[in-house]
Amino acid sequence: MLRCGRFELSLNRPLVMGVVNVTPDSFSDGGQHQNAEAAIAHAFALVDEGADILDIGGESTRPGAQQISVQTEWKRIAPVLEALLAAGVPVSVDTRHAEVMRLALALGVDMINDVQGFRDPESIGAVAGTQAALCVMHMRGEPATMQQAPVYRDVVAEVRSFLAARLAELRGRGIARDQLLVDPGIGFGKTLEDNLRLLRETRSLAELGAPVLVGVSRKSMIGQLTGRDLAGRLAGSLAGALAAVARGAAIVRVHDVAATRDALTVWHAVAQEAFTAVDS
Ligand code: HH2
Repeated sequence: MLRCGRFELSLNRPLVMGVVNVTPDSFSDGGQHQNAEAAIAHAFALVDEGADILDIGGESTRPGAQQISVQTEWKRIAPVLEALLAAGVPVSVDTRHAEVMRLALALGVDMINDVQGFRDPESIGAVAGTQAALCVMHMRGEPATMQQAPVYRDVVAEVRSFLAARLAELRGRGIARDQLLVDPGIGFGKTLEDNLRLLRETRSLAELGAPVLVGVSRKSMIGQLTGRDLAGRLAGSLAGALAAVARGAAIVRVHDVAATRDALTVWHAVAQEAFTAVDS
């Protein structure tokens, strides 16, 4: 079970988190949902397609992306969040800024997804004492520079020990075990080989005792493997999601919700007994 704000999510089947970017420059769907109305319509469509969680982002974290002000980020997402609180599924906010976390939690969102893994001490202050689920993601460096020749001695061990340390700190600040999720941060300061190793070893991250969330949807690793541009990455993204879930991922973060839902439904029907995502 994952405590997620107003909701308690059962993890006895893989869950789908639908991505809603309210940004002009996201790598995969930037510009499509710039205005709040379009983003809200898109999010409701994702719920109809079977999204279990909606993840709303106002700042692009793609490789090379530039930072924006907290005011700009909040202005982009606030009207969208307000409307989506009525969507009937948990609302997650993809942000690395403590002030945005505070404002979003005050509004009533159910989850904070921080690509920096709550490394900013202020961000822990913003989320402590709430019922929100917290996704702790690993990222090497900053989005602006993270793809500049990342080098790890042992990527799985390093990501795992980073996540373990973050979990320990958050637990130490009174955050309950059943509020926490971990994410290897596919594509965030990692080479193709790093990403593949992390996916292969998803189960070793699940052993940390928190459900694992994985995002491979439309990412450049899918392009590197298939030679496809963004528009042609659906099949590769589905295979990536299934491979992650088969290795213990509990939640997949995707753009193509209906297709992912179908793929997971069929996979789960076959693999039911083998599905061992952490549930408590
Ligand atoms: N990937 C992206 C953004 N946020 N959060 C988590 N927990 N895991 C991920 O893998 C992840 C994430 C990047 O994808 P996208 O949202 O499509 O692009 P952008 O960052 O440009 O908004």
